[in-house]
Amino acid sequence: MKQLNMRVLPVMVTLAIMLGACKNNKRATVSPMTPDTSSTAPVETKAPNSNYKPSFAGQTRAPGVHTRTALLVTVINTALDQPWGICNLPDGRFLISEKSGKLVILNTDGSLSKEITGLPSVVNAGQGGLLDVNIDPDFGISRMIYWDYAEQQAQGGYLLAVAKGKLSADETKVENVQVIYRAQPAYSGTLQYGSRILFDQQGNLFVSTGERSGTDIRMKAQDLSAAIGKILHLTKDGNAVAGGPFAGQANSLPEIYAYGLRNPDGLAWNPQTGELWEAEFGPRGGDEVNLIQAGKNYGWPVITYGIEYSGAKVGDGIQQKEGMEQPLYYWDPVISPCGITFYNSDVISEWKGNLFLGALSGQHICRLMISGHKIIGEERLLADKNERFRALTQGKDGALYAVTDGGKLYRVGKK
Ligand SMILES: [Ca+2]
Repeated sequence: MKQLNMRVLPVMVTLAIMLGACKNNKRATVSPMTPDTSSTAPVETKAPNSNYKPSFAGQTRAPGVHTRTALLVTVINTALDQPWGICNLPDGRFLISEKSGKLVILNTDGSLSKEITGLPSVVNAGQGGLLDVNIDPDFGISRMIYWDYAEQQAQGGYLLAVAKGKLSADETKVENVQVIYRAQPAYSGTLQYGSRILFDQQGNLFVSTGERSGTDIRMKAQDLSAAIGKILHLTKDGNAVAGGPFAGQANSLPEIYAYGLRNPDGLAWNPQTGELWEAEFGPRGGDEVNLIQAGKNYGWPVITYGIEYSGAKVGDGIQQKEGMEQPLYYWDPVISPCGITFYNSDVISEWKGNLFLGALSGQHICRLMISGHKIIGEERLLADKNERFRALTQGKDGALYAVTDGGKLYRVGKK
């Protein structure tokens, strides 16, 4: 109970920060609510790891931009244990997964529920554990939740499993748990499982899977008979959604929607266009943002803007190939983009339509301004916090909420 008391103790540390303070005199006459499209130097100042050239102007190191709305940054809670996923509940609370295998609810007063029990055990090792969590679009009626995690296999190795269950009326446990999908093949390593779970408007799931990192397995990102390094399109029962781009094709899993991904931990709908956007960790250099479209090949490990951590080139060291998609944007050196979300509120109007990414090694929240499929501005928020930002969501109050590996939940709202 001692541990419980510590966890329900809300820690409210309010840090009023003028992140929007005008640092550039030439923009001083611009209305505070006017989107800042003025060009400044890119936010990245470090040398890239490679001398690779982008495929088009603006594919990397977009002009730096600054939010001019005065922001209020608040630490809502500091007692999370390696939070991994965060999703909105219909009443304004948040459902949060913790890597060790726990699910908790964060209440509107900042306190945490006690652990929700009933989840299968997870392999909390390396980059595996309990990963993302999301609720059924009809959660208000069904109370169904979905999550994914690293699962030990009896025959050896680990894989990403997707499960569902019903949150009990008293919110103390998940009932009738079913594992609906296992991303084969299993592998002995514990790195790069992905993953995010996102529902489409028909109530089906998009699940991103990582390619499991090893040089002896990552080519399976290009193998349509393997479920790793993919975007999968699944029904709520874990079956392939009918009519997939590889349905009926020999030696292909019908649930594969897109392929050639490395470690996609970011998946979000662009609310203005209905497009599916993804972010993934690249090798040393080469973190990517992609526009995900049915049947497309995103290139890993054949093309990439990064190099091996050893310094060697990846594969043939090429960045473009016929039949393989270019990222909309990439980073070299990496920022390690994890969870992503589009901002779609009028509260901070200059953010509307922008993509926000939690950066792990970059230790900031990345804001990307977008025009169509072009990234036209980049900003680093909360870069003074020294936190690895794991996942983020837009709350119903129009603020951004972000969880960190250090166990904090930040609220970034309008002052
Ligand atoms: Ca790629």
